[in-house]
Amino acid sequence: MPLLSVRMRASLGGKHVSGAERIVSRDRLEETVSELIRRPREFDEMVITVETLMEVETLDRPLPVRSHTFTTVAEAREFALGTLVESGVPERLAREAIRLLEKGPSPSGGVMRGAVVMDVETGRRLEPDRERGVRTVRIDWEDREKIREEMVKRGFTDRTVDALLIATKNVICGAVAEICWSDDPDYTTGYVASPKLGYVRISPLKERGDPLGGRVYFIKGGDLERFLECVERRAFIVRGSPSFSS
Ligand code: PML
Repeated sequence: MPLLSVRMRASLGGKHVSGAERIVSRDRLEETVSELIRRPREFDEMVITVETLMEVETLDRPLPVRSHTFTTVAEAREFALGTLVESGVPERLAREAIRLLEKGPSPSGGVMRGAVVMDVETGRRLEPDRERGVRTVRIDWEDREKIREEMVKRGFTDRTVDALLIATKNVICGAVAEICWSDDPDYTTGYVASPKLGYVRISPLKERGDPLGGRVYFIKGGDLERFLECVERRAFIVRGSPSFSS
């Protein structure tokens, strides 16, 4: 039976407030749509997209997960910087990425819905549309409920469950590294991910109450077309659970 990509995005007053994607078989369409439409607390517009996926690739495991907690944002950001550098990002560009997330990466200084894509050699921004950014979609867990239960039991959140998928897909698609923290003012944990170090969860990457955040993907400039085609078009299902260490 072909799999479906089911996506929901909701906005309020023209501002994006919620988005989620599931990859499911046809017989789970109704329950999936019912789950997704209950997610946004408030909205004035919601779009549900259902699309048949012609080809879905399977991954045995997501990136391994490590967690690091610090007492101050400054210490956590210094650690994130070191993690990016260890992953192969020049220090100047790692600092630039942190600065971008701190001030809001959109041209108007606010948050972007998608990610900044930065050339890891030159620091040039490569995303075709700077307001929209690049969005990593079409990846889900084969058994989301089981993985979610395992991760929540270990103290992780729904955001980790989704962010780990995005980071895993970016690495599969050729990213050298990624840094992310949320634009949710109440969510201060973020991460650096790379093929070398896995998913490195870092807390707190910003102060509570700060509404800015986003994602920066580092790639080799020559890989842009292939990277975009992969993160936006190829579909993946992840079978197994992550490994955890601290
Ligand atoms: C984590 O808890 O592992 C970090 C998740 C970051 C989520 C970013 C977002 O969804 O905005």
